[in-house]
Amino acid sequence: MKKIKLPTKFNNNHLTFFAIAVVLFWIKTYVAYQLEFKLGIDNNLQKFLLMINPLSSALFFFGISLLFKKHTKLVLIITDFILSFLLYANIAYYRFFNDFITIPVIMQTRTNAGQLGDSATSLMSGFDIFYFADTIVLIILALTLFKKVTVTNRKSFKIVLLFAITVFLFNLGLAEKDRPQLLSRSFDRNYLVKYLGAYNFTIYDIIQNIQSSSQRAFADGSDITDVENYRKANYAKPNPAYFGKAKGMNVIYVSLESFQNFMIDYKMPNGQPVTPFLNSLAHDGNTFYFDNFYHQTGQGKTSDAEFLMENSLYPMSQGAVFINKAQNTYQAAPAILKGYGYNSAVFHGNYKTFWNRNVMYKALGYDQFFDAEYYSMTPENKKNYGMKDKPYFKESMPMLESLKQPFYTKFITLSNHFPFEMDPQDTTFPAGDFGDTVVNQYFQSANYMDQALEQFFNDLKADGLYDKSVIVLYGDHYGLSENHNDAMAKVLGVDKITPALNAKLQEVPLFIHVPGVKGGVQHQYGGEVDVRPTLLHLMGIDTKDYMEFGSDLLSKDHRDWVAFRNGDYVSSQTIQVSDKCYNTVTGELMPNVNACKDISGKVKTELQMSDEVVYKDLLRFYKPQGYKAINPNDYEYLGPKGKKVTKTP
Ligand code: GP9
Ligand code: MN
Repeated sequence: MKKIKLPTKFNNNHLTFFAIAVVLFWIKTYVAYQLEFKLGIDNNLQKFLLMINPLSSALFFFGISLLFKKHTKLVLIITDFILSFLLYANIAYYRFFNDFITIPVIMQTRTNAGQLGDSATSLMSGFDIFYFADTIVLIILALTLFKKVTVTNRKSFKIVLLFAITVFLFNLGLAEKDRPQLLSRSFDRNYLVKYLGAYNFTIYDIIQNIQSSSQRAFADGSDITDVENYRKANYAKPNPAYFGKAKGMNVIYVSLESFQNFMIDYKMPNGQPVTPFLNSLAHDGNTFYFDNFYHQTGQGKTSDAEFLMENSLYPMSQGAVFINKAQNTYQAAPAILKGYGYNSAVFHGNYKTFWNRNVMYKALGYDQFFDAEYYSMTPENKKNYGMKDKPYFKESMPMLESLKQPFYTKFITLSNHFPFEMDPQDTTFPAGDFGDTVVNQYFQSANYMDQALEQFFNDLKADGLYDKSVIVLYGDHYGLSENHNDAMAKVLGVDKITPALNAKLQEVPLFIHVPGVKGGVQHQYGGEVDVRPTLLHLMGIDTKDYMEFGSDLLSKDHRDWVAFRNGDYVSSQTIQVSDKCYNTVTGELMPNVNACKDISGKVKTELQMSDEVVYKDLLRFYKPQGYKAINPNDYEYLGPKGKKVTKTP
């Protein structure tokens, strides 16, 4: 047979071999993205990013081979194989779990491999050889056409690396434009893969894990002593008037997305109230309504609020604890209540990887997680991050009713989420007229959420659960950031949003309804960290042995200050914002510069103590009396289809 002869310029150049490898790998990865993963591409920019993101990885990783003068091709082929293997491992894992592999997952192969093992073969198909086709082609080329090629100079490595970095920065820049704080907040693995690619995601994951485990590695059992002493000194004992009043009842938490307290009783210029249902709860006398209650979340937003409410610990000052510290030991409310015969579940109309919930909920001890896969995510039912509140609550009812009682459940609403845009058919409520689209729309989406809540309450009343359940509703965090303060000044009818007023705007409502217990409006100052002891005391569970930082809102010993995650605080007398001290009532600067010093010191200590626990994973050294530890590996959320393997969507 006649040998094919290429022009010498072509096959003498090691960069040609390199370019072929990059292009083949690029195409393959893109095909995998299209066929194997449901990444939820929403716009053209995301389409473009998905297309270019494998390029920077290929250039960078393959570029390393150019450092090896002698074995360039071999190193390149090995690199190609390793990356292909990583991609394929993700594909197989995704087919089963609808999620990407992370370092902790690899560490826990015992559990996961067990589940994957049964069906490993059914997850594969003959077509899958395609994911290694480029490696095979490269081997053939290296042995034939490019047999004689070697690297002639080192300059090519530098050029390729420079090119790889440029492409990566371009990619990252566009990704940040579409999704600000992508890396620092890192909401969702799906998002990271969509924006930065499967390979870069793995690198990101490795860095995160190294950071996290090094803090943990240097801690030991003695580190908990100071925290324990602090905790004992700050314990607020239960109020006998309320202790145990909700004993044995079901618990239903509802997270009210982005819902701020100023909306309660707020009337539009035409006199129309925005949230008539929540207003009625605030005034019905049978519900506790806390009107000086604050969110304490950081970058983890909704997930930080969940963390605060169920652990009575503070979230992290940067990043989301749900993502960075999901491997820690926790003694969360669902796990505590398990010891009292409770069964727990979360209902949320978004996919389970968002905020790493599917991993974190195991650490919190949630038995079940009804995520987007359980709901009809049709175009009419969906907006923004997921299910609209009305169909979400409707479809949740049969699932809730199917739970064994007593249950501890959490509902996370979504419709009232930034940018608060509604589909026209979902609202007749007039938008605001405050010169800011986001603010104007906020009234419409809040009104929609209010209607959805009323519908939910009616359904709970109709099926009898209302009389057997403690219902806790809370705003998770602010909805309108400081960027909207010009319009907010108009909304509130003031000249300007002062720093003190801005701090007051971090108020979110908290409602607790306990069947048979008189409630009423409560003015004590409190935050999300305080809810767990309040609830557990109502349920007749004394929290003195639990490592928590909140103080029971109904206790006579309840303190009157609330720490913000950034170290600022509010109290009934003073407010501290960025080292300045204001009078809570007048909003004016305090004449005495030291007026905030005392509480400020307490806030600092408390945040430090909580950070010790979270950053060093100290609860692994602590056992509350009578508490039976849970093992996150005992939990798995496999979706409505259970173990049945779903192949390519
Ligand atoms: C998404 C929902 C909203 O699942 O929790 O997240 P947020 O942006 O408010 O944290
Ligand atoms: Mn939220």
